[in-house]
Formats: sequence, C-alpha cells, structure tokens
Amino acid sequence: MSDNFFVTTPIYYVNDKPHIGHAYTTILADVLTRYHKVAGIPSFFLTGLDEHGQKVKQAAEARGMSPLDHCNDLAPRFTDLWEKLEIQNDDFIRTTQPRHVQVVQAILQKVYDAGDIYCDEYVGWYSVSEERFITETEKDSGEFRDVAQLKEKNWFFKMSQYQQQLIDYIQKNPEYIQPEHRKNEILGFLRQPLGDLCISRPKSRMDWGIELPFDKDYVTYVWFDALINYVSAIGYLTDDENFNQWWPAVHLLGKDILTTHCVYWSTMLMALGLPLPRTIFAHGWWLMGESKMSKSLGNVVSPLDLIDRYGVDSVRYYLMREMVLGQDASFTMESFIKRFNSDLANDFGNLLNRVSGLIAKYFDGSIPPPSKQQGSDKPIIEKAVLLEDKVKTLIESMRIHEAIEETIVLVRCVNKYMEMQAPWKVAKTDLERAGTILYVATEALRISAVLLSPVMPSKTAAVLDILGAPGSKAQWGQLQPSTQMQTHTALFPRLEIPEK
Ligand code: ME8
Repeated sequence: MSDNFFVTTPIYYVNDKPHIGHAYTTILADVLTRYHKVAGIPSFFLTGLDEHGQKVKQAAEARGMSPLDHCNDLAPRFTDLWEKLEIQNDDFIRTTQPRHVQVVQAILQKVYDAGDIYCDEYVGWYSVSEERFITETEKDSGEFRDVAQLKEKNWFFKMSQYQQQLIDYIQKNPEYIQPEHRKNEILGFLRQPLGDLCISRPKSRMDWGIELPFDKDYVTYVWFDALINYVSAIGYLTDDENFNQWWPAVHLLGKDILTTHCVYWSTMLMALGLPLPRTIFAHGWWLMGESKMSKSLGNVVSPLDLIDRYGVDSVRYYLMREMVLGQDASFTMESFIKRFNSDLANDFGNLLNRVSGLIAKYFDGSIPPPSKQQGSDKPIIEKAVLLEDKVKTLIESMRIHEAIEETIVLVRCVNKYMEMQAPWKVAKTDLERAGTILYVATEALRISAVLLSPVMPSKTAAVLDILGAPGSKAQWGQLQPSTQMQTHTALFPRLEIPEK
C-alpha cells in the first residue's frame, strides 16, 4: 500500500456548465494536494468528466447533438475553468476515453468470470432522474422525480454478498468514511438488507454507455462505469507500477453521492480483491443563502463571474475559509465581501502595506537585520515557529478552515504587535530596535504567506516576491536581511458591499 497522497474529485456530469459547487470540490482537492506537496509528500490529483448515461444523452439531445460531440463541446468549459481557478490536477479523465473504456470492460469480464455478475428479469421502480432502480420506500418518500415501473432483463452485480464484509470494514476502520455522521448514516443504511446492483441498461432503451463484454445488447450502468475512473486513470490492469504507487485514494465528494461511493464502489473493490480507498470524505452543500442552488430557481453562482470581478485567490480563499468541512455553508455576496475585507484587506494586506511602507521609509526598502530580540518579540516568534506543525495537523484532519484561521490569527497578532511596538516611533531614537521589530513582523508575514500559498497561490507568490523570498519555506529565519524589497500597490484593496 502506498503512503503517497492520491486525491480525487467526483467526475462531473457533462450536462451543463460547472457551477460553484463543482468548483468547490475541485479547489478543495487542489488545496489539499498543494499542502501535501509543500510538506514534501508525493501527490497525485485526479479529476475528470462523467460522460455516459442518460443525463448526458438527454442534454445532448436537447442541443440536437450526438452525445460525444456534446461532450467534446462542453469539456473545455470545465478544463478552462480549472485553469482559471489555478487548479493543478495531474490528470483529467473522460469516461469516453479508450484508456477508461478498456479497463471498465476488463473489470466487467473479471467480475463476471468470478461469478459475481448474473442475469435476471427485474420488475421495479425506476427513477429516470437518478438513473437507478429505487426501493418501494424510496419511491414513497417523494424525493425522486420521473419514477416509472419497469420490467426488464438485466445484469446484476452480487453486491449483497459483500454486505457483512463492508459493515465489518467500516467498523474496524473509523477513518474510512468521514465525517463521523456520514459513517453512521452509511452504517444505518446497511442495517437494511442490501440488494444486488443492476449494472446494465438495454441498448434498446439507453445506448449511450460502455458495451458489456459478455452481452452486446447492453451497456454498462453509468455509476459502475464512472466509479472505475479512480483506478483506470492510474493504470489498474494496464500499469501495475503506477497503480501501486498511488492506490489507495482519498475520495472527496459531496454528500449527494455518499452511498454510491461507500456502498457500490467499496463492494466493487472487494469483488476485485483491491484495497479499499484510504478515506471517503463527504463535504456539505453550498446553499445560496438558505436555499439550494438550482437552475430552476435561477440562483446558481457562476465561478467565472466571481473570478472576473474579485480575482481567483479571493474566490479560493472564501470557499476554503467559509465552509466547515462536512457541514453545509451559505453563499452570500455579503459574507464574501465581509470575509475579504476582514481577513485579506484589514489583516493580511494591511500587514504587508505597513511593513513594506516602514521598511521603505526607514531602511530604503532594504530588509533590516534582526539585532537583539526582546521579550515582547518572543510570543510572535514562538507562534510563527509552531504554525507549520499546527497547520499540518489541521490539514491532515481535514480542518482546512481552522488551518487558515490559525494562520490569520498569527497575522492579527503581528498587527497588534506592530501597534504596541510602534516601530515608526522607535525609529526616531533607536533605528536598530525598529529594524528588529520590522524584521520580526515581516518574517512572520512571510511564514503566513508560505502557509497560505496552497489556498492563494498567486497573491502569496506576489507577497513572497515583494519580500524577495520567492520559494522560501515556513521555517523562521529564511528572510534575508539586506534584501531589497519590491515596491507594490495594495494587493487586497477593500471592497464595497454592492447596493441591492
Ligand atoms: O454526481 N455544494 O456528478 P455531478 C457543494 N457524475 N458541492 C456541490 C454542489 C453544491 N451545491 N453541487 C455539486 C455526479 N457539487 C457524478 C459523479 S463520481 C464517480 C460520479 C459537487 O456533476 C459535489 O462534489 O452531479 C458533488 O458530489 C458533485 O459536485 C456532483 O457532481
């Protein structure tokens, strides 16, 4: 088993353009990968597109296009957005690619040969919108649209025979499904008898999918196909060395697709005799104010509009800082601007302006050397020295918003320290002491910038350039005295709350 870090996002349906929810999971994976890279852990970040199945087929039909033309046309909307969001994914898989199709078919054949796939006639309720057979209880819940009764010959995966093995695994591995309340939700679901999984669709009804290798009249059910992307992309059955280097993965996803990952995917991996993912982490839902984001309500936030208006780093910062992983979060323009103004304009940006202004004024822009430290410098130095480990621990336990907050707390403390020490007054009588205060403040700012760099890659790189410390690490003392600072304009000018 690999100790490397392999992180995935869901592969998104190509039925519409991406919105803020898709952007969120992808930024989250990017931020986690960047933190691991900073910590020197080899990392691999996979995202991509789910291109088969009824939803995509219907979206293509609505545009009068073939499904593949439709996918080829829409795929760049995702890749372009990822580029704008400075997402550094290592691979981008599309389920129509031959490298994926080939592995799906090989897996189907393998599971079939092992006797875990059988054919049966099935009569049951089918939800067209969810693309799956649903139980009587689910039908009665009223949560499913487009429900119809269907009688059909189909192929089934013997998911039920892995039920106990899955329960045991979840109980023995408390890190497997996170957060805890999602684990309990799945264990609750598994208290009911688990049925087998219908993994085929007759071409006569739905032909947009991967053909079953053992029955030419059927295509693979879109979820059985899509989940396999997590292993087909890294070389399962085609490149053992690469596969073993990365598997098992950390899967990031929204709570909407928890069951498909925890139950379908886990039992599929059991049937293949593969280790289960390291963690399946389900985050909460971005709501628009209090309501769900939906096209019909017309309240979908476009990430592109936000980036164009406020810059990519502020969007990344807001999304990562504002959502407590695992809980829902509410998106409002007011909270966006408030967060920007308090953390980025007043705290982080202000500290940069202060130190660079004072160093320009009293030291001609050359970073002063730290001379004798005084007791009042110690709390700042201690906080800054301990911060890297603190952030690392918080990131490892997926408390990203706390890791960010801890870093901003240091910045706030440094701003207070500046007020207390008033180097602009000290400079008039003791330039050496003023230089030490400014060195301590600037070095703490530099460490904060390094530790925020996974969240705001561009702005923090700009800060490090201004300080003449590009590529420096989070250890105290890397800021070089006598380095000439660059002049700059305000990196985070305050925003006004737009009038309604
Ligand atoms: O489900 N808040 O794709 P999908 C937070 N193709 N995250 C959100 C969100 C919101 N309001 N809306 C969407 C599929 N997401 C399948 C996945 S994986 C093998 C197949 C994010 O396009 C969140 O990560 O509907 C959610 O799980 C995902 O988008 C669903 O994307």
